[in-house]
Amino acid sequence: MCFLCVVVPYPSWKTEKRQMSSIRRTPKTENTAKSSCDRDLILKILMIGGPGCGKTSLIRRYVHDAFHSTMRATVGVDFALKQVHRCGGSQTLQLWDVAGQEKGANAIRVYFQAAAGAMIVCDATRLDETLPLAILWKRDIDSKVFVGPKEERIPCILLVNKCDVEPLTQSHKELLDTTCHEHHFCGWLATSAKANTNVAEAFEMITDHVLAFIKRIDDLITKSLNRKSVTLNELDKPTPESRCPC
Ligand SMILES: Nc1nc2c(ncn2[C@@H]2O[C@H](COP(=O)(O)OP(=O)(O)OP(=O)(O)O)[C@@H](O)[C@H]2O)c(=O)[nH]1
Ligand SMILES: [Mg+2]
Repeated sequence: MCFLCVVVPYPSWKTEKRQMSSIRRTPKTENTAKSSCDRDLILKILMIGGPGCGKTSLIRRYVHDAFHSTMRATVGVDFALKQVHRCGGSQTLQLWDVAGQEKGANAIRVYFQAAAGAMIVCDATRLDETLPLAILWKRDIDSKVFVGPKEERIPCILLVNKCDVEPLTQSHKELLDTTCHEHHFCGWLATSAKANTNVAEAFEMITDHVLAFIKRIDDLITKSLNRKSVTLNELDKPTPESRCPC
């Protein structure tokens, strides 16, 4: 049963924190016995990172299999949808392409609201400048989006785009491993929207992490609700004193 879909009013969730309410079932999946893998889900995925790193280009490559060498900077946020089939089920990725310039804007909270996962992009040709920006985006998301009774961070992966121009050195790879470990990214991938390198793999990677995450949160909430119902059942049992004397 997907409790994430019904927005359980957990008392421990602080009011300013966000719940993952956009992980919605489509109507034909009312069968609550299904696991998070084998039902239809709409997953809101954020594409964020510094300006000009190739966020829009990665989405275009994935959704339309196209690449343009001249692109206008995104203003605010753009949207794209992509149907995928992972883990024996079908999912609709709702991709939120947030302009790099939006970092620190007031609307950021609205963009982050109900996100299930994020892809944070930096630029292999400007790693010194764009990796610190990716870390700032990660910190921002971790401070604003929490899910489940234990207020867990949503899964985020780090993409190092434009690897067709600048292949990564061994020391870059070590730096990326350390960054993922220290800042709780699920992992990193070198991508190229231009050469179509690791683009589908990146979207599959975030989808798989999100599906595993939903399952973990579902299990946690189910366990927690089961515990509560056991307690209630026990309260319902008549104690010897409360039995009718006649
Ligand atoms: N060589 C190369 N160029 C790329 C790649 N991806 C994007 N670009 C180019 O980089 C520039 C910026 O790409 P965008 O996709 O607009 O970058 P963005 O991250 O969406 O930028 P903002 O919307 O400003 O945040 C464009 O000129 C793209 O053609 C890539 O993989 N390789
Ligand atoms: Mg863009």
